[in-house]
Amino acid sequence: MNDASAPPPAEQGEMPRVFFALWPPAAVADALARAAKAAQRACGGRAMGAESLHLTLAFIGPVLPERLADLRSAADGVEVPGFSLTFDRLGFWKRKGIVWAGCSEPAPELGTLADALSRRLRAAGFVLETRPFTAHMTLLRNASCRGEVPQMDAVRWPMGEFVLVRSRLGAHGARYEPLAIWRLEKTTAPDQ
Ligand code: 2AM
Repeated sequence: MNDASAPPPAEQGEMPRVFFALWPPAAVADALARAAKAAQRACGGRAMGAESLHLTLAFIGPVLPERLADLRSAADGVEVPGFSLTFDRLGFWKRKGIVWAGCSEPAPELGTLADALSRRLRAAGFVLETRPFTAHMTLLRNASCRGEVPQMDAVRWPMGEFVLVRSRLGAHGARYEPLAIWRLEKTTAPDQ
């Protein structure tokens, strides 16, 4: 998270903490929130509410307010067609205590979108995570699954846009505020 240039905590308070994400429409978010509640019965932890569920494309972290325009310019040049994802499996990252939803067959456009965005952000001087992009939607935090991770009913999500989001950390977790939205290119695929 831009560690090399991390400012002292007092300054960080004035720097919005931002990331790019795919944000699900209400019906998709509701279905995933139900999957979160079902997983919580087996794994405990804190279930993300429907309004908080998202898939992070590129995490930026705290930025100087004057750099927000550069983030927008970087995203302006991303041209990727719309696509659909089917979330059909749950995973558990023990060290992080996260139960997440993923796709057993992710559409290739997801990687294309994340790569295109990251490339343009790096070219604009932003420091991003160097680990490969791992598409996941966090459903539970502070979870502890013993034995098999429960499974979920498949949820299909037609993707038409991505967003720049501000995260505000509070006593009860993060609150997310959309700052800007970009439409993906329309396609003629029958399922769009
Ligand atoms: P997580 O759900 O796996 O914790 C807002 O915090 C979003 O950015 C979350 O989706 C979170 O992923 C992700 N995020 C937080 N810190 C991050 C980091 N250092 N690198 C990559 N993604 C991060």
